Amino acid sequence: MRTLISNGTVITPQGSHDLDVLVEDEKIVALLQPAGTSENITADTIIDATGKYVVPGGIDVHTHMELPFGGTFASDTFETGTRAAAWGGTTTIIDFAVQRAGEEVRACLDSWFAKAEGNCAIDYGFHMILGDVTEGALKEMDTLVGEGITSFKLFMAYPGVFYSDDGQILRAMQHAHENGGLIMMHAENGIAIDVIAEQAAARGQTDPVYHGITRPSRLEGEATHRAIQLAIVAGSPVYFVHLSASEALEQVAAARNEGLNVFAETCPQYLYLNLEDHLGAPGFAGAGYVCSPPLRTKHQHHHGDLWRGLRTNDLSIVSTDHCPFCMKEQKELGLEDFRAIPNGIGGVEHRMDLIYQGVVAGELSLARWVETCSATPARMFGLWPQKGALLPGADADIVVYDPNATTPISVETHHMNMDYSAYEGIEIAGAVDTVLSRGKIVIGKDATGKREYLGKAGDGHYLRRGLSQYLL
Ligand code: DUC
Ligand code: ZN
Ligand code: ZN
Repeated sequence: MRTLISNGTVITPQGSHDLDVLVEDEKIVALLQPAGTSENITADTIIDATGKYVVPGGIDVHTHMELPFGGTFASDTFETGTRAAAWGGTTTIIDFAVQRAGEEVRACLDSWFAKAEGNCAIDYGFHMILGDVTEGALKEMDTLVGEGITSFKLFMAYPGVFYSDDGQILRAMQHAHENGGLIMMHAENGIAIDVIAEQAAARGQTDPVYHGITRPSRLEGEATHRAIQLAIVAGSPVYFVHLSASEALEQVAAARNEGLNVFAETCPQYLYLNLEDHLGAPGFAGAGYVCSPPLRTKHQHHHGDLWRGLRTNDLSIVSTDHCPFCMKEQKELGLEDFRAIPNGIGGVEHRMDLIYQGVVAGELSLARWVETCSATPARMFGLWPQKGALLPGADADIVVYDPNATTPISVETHHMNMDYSAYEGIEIAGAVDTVLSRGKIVIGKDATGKREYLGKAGDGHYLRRGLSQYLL
């Protein structure tokens, strides 16, 4: 089965080139000069990409399908969430399996495999959240690295739920130093935050906006600094998830300037949404924007600093931290007290579009768009060059992106299992046109030219990952 994507502009971190892409079964087999060579090629399917970009399928390295949190579950299953991802041009996710206090790592991981298997529309891998860093968990971590689970998230926030103290963090980092794994850090000083949140609630400050006010950006900066010092002492790399604040970025940039293996991702919500307009929306609407770290104030320079970080590579990756909850019955658990609002925003469908909008706005180059959303995620998490590459031999995960179409974002049109959209009303100056996942067209066009989903649950395969390629 051969598919030829013809007359498009191929975008890679190396730049833009007019090339045709030839796919055979699940793999890319050749990149061809458009005039001449490909005229002699026979293909079962020809996708005309004239006037369009051809980019490697998106890789979202931070999702939480079906996450149990705050007395409920993230509202996207592996089936609904990965289908929505495909609609948005993401062809791989790395989700977080979760171990909590008192639980066995292996049993927890097995239950995540069971949730995902046979249900995913696109390929998927796992990181492991270590919510209880015991001797047993550390031994299991060494084993998992050999089994393709090569990255481990620790929390400096959520005391009593996921929290690790500095000793536990240091031990995990020492193991990572030995076994080659990558420690992913949720850097917020959760002990201090819980004090401030309790004091606010006692004063009757219970609206959603207090979720943000009680989690100051300085406490993300402090935790980021502390984690970097612990990583230096342990001799391990560290990767900061969902970096939201200028203070944290400053710490990462300083460490990188010293040549340390310190990396970070940010997410679209921290580039586009803010504390006053979104988290502080009238009534209970702000609950839809409760996530941790919180949206930051528009009166400082967080947004501009984060876009700059993406340009300079102090921020290497854009993920979503996709963790959707419906307003009804889920976010509503916190109607009386912001501390009971389940934390999370859904966005797995919109990442490629929202970061492309940064290209349109002059914040990023096309090359940086694919680098931060696809190529670097693959390299960072041991999937390159199978994923994230438009090269012969790579999986044919390919997005044809139309810069002349538009994408309105709305709860009326999105495919995520959410009863609101955090990005309601934003119109993207571009659109995902066609999506191939391992050579199969999963988003195509019907006879009228309307986009349609052509995949099915179970198309997605589990990905056993290697070590991060930035550490070798
Ligand atoms: N942050 C969220 O917003 N949700 C889930 C976990 C996290 O760290
Ligand atoms: Zn987190
Ligand atoms: Zn997360």
